[in-house]
Amino acid sequence: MSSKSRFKGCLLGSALGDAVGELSFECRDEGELKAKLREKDRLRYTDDTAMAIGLAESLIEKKGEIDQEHIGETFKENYKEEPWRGYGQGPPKIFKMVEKGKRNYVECAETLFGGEGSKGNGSAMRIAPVGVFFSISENVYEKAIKTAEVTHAHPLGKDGAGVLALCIGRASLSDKISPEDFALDMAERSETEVFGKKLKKVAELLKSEVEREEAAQELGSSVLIEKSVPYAIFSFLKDPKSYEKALMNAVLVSGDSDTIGAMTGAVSGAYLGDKALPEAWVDKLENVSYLKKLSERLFELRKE
Ligand code: R7I
Ligand code: MG
Ligand code: MG
Repeated sequence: MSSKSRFKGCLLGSALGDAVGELSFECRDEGELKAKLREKDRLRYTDDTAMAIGLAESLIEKKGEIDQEHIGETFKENYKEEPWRGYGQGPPKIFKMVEKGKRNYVECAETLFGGEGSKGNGSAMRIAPVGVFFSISENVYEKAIKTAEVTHAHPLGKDGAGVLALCIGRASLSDKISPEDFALDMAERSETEVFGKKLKKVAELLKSEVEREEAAQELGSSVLIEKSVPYAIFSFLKDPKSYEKALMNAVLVSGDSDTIGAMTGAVSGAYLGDKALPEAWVDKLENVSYLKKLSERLFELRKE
């Protein structure tokens, strides 16, 4: 499959995962969700995709460089245009602090949550463009950390973004993966004990073939990063050959469904390419032509 298709699959897959996840809050089961998906004319994404768009825009404007201040400013401008996308409390606080004072984004991010920095899942929910763009570079993990630092200074906030970017990068370069090995490899590559343990647990759960509800209970499915990234990875690895099944794993358990949908959708879309996304859903996705344009620009930029 072409890299171009994987770039598109990743960005659209993440946005669609976000939108489907958001819709799933209103539904009790798969039947209801699919009926809603048929009924709706438009599928709306949330802050997860708005921030992924910001990252893609900044990467494109800066010709593939990670410029933390520029990323922060792009996030801020996009937030001002659409503050209603459902942002977490952290990023808008940082935008205000930067506007009021003389400190930069990274310094402001370090002051959140009693000086520990945020370990919300926001640094990972938006990582799709970084994961595919840097997939062939050796330092996709480090690049992701730099983007995380703009809003998420906590060690887990950074590790979660790094691990998910690695998953996206790896998936976008693979034709066949072995789910348990994939999870164990990610456990090795993570830099915190928390993620190391969680990712080993993902491998165990895959081996014992548990249902998604049990896996979500064990791994967590909340707004905290260490309780969402591992379950998103599990959701992909349980059904690596089907975007739709992976996404259903992600969004049909209770928890932070838009975000776990965005994360799972990014990895699955990067692995399977854009043709694997249900066409009827993609057609209803808001801003889909802009998302396609961004993925094409990123793809062209990487070839330069
Ligand atoms: O991470 P962030 O951008 O939020 C993303 C979430 C996704 O679900 C989006 O879809 C959107 O709904 O919000 O925003 P933050 O405010 O940095 O983190 C999210 C939440 O995680 C915070 O509001 C806190 O409730 C929690 N949190 C923490 N709780 C305790 N200690 C984040 N960091 C901490 C912490 O250090
Ligand atoms: Mg959201
Ligand atoms: Mg969310």
